[in-house]
Amino acid sequence: MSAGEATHPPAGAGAPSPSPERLASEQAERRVTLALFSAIFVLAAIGVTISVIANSVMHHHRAGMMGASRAVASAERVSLYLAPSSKPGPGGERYDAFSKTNFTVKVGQPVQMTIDNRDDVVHSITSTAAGVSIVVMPGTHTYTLLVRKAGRFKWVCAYPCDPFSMGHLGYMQGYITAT
Ligand SMILES: [Cu+2]
Repeated sequence: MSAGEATHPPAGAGAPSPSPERLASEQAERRVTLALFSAIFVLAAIGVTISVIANSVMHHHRAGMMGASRAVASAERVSLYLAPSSKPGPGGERYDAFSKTNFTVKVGQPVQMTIDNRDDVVHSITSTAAGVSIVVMPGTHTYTLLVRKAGRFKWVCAYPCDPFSMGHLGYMQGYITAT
């Protein structure tokens, strides 16, 4: 605007009727004004477009993250522990055992298994037929139990430990049923 005004003659200095110079300067001012409004309009349109795109990107991003967290939340979970001399045998003596030895899973659907191994040695949940080999380290860790075919599969602890427990269901043996 100031560029247009700069070409204006000082107020009161012009002749009573508009001179050709003054008309030309007013035309120039209108052109500048029009150009400025056009520029503002284009910038505003770009701004709206960017904000619409940003909004839709954010929405997709949020929806994706929510979808992912829903998937994690809906995953099956099981918690158990393994402790030495924790389960009585037929003679009243206590033997090493998992607190849970029978598991039911859906074929192809992973189960998050959190096992607190209170022993100071490694044990395992091993079933060659089921394709399962979970090495249970001392401490609390989360493992994935995944069976890819239907069936009832016996598992054993593959690491030499309590001899009674290694040979008995409910101690260091159990079943995984996949449906
Ligand atoms: Cu064992």
